Amino acid sequence: MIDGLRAQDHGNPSYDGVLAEHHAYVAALAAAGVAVTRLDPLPGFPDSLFVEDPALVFTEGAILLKPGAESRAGEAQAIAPILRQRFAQLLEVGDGHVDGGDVLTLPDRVLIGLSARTDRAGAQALIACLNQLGRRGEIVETPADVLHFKSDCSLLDEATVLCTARLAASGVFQNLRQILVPAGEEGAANALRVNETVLAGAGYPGTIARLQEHGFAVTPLQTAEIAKIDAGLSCMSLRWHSGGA
Ligand code: CIR
Repeated sequence: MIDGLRAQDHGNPSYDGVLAEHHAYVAALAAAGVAVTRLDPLPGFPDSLFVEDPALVFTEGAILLKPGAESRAGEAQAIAPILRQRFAQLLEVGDGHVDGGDVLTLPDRVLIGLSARTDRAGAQALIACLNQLGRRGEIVETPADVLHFKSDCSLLDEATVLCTARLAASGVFQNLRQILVPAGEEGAANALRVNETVLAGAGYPGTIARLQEHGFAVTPLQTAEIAKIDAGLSCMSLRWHSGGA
């Protein structure tokens, strides 16, 4: 992980620091009622703790994606056997590139942000897979110089998104209630609603206050070390309802 990709070098993250942040993240998911499976590390893939990027999961099936960074391309095949054990259907994006970080699942459609990691061919191939699962996909734009579409937004409930002002300005969320992160707290937009709580970066007090004002319970988590390799809170897990109990 210390060799993970980053847009700007602010120094390597501390291994122990990331480990502590990851442990707290897993503990927060468990406390929120999630049954967590922790996967083994993949030597040779320093960004592979960001399991959200090589796959997209739903109760009804999973889709193997095609990570847009060359050093991450092999992560999809590495996670495939794990998904095959857990999902009745495993579809695969054939063309182009698409990272899970660019994919936001809304109740009625799935938004796919074009970015440096996700191209139109990949987005269209993903839409074909989504259609097979009975879902609708829509291609949208990620703001310039933003790693992933979801770096700038998260779904808080069926009708509410947390997002940056620059993403809101694109009009993509005009049919939803939008809560904006304060200027200077853009990194807080990648939060994670899990059951009754919202996991949010502890370093963003303005965003936490705003979420609480809107009635959301917040679990603050440290993200300073993983942020050095451009990560937030959604990217370290794949989450789905088992469809059973
Ligand atoms: C990368 O550049 O791919 C990683 N260092 C960070 C990936 C973060 N993933 C995400 O936001 N979905």
